[in-house]
Amino acid sequence: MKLMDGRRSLSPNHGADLSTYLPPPQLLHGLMAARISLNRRKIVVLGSRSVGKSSLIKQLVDHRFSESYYPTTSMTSHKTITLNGVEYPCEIIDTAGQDEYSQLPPQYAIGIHGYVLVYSITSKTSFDMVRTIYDKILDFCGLPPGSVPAVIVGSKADLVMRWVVRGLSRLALLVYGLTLSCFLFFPTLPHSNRSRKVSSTDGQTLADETQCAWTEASAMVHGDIVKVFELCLEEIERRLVPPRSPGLPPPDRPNNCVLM
Ligand SMILES: Nc1nc2c(ncn2[C@@H]2O[C@H](COP(=O)(O)OP(=O)(O)OP(=O)(O)O)[C@@H](O)[C@H]2O)c(=O)[nH]1
Ligand SMILES: [Mg+2]
Repeated sequence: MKLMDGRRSLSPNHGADLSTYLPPPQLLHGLMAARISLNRRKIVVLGSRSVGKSSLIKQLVDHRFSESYYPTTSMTSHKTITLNGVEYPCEIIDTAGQDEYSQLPPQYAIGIHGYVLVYSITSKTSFDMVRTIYDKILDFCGLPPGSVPAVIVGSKADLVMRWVVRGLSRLALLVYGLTLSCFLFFPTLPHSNRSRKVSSTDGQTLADETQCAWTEASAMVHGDIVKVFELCLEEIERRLVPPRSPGLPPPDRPNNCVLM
């Protein structure tokens, strides 16, 4: 239809014209579903017994922490994590902690995108176990070192902080000559709370050797736990889409190693 000033108005059937350019809603829905399923990530949390695997998943999903300990057999949780503006619907598999991994169960290797390998900063044995598990994954998948998308987590970081804070309180009281009341009001802490058995340097060194990400975290702090899973997603994405230097041709094959 022509207006008085010569401009064209929208024709009455303009909506119908547009629809020829837009994909039908079913297709749009299908495309969105395909995109979401493309972003799906399956993450396994592994580590020794009682290092805090379930606690960190509970904090991520339910924003809760519990002092109680219920050993896990196996459990799957779902949580959508946003990284760099992209939503990743994640399936997170909690596993039974083991003090010996003779063989990695196949379900923890096949179809898995990434790993959260947990040790407690208060247990050297659990730290050594991370290396063992990492080697088992390489073994099972037949991958070269450095190719497993994983984040190594030193859990129970709050225990050390608690000890430091209490230690400082004690010192202050000592300075004021109140040693006696100090011991009365701050009873001796359990042994595990006192001692960091794995230093940050040890954690970082292992991460460098295995080319994994590394962090320390407390399952009491939601932000810490979100960071753990963001790091894991970063490791996964880094290997699915390796960074390209400007001017270089794209790699022949992405370095993604998901056994299906
Ligand atoms: N202070 C403190 N305690 C924690 C933390 N994470 C876990 N715990 C405690 O450690 C104990 C074991 O935690 P879980 O999360 O059940 O450990 P797990 O690794 O899932 O244990 P399994 O299922 O047996 O392998 C519980 O009593 C928790 O409350 C933490 O970050 N800080
Ligand atoms: Mg558990």
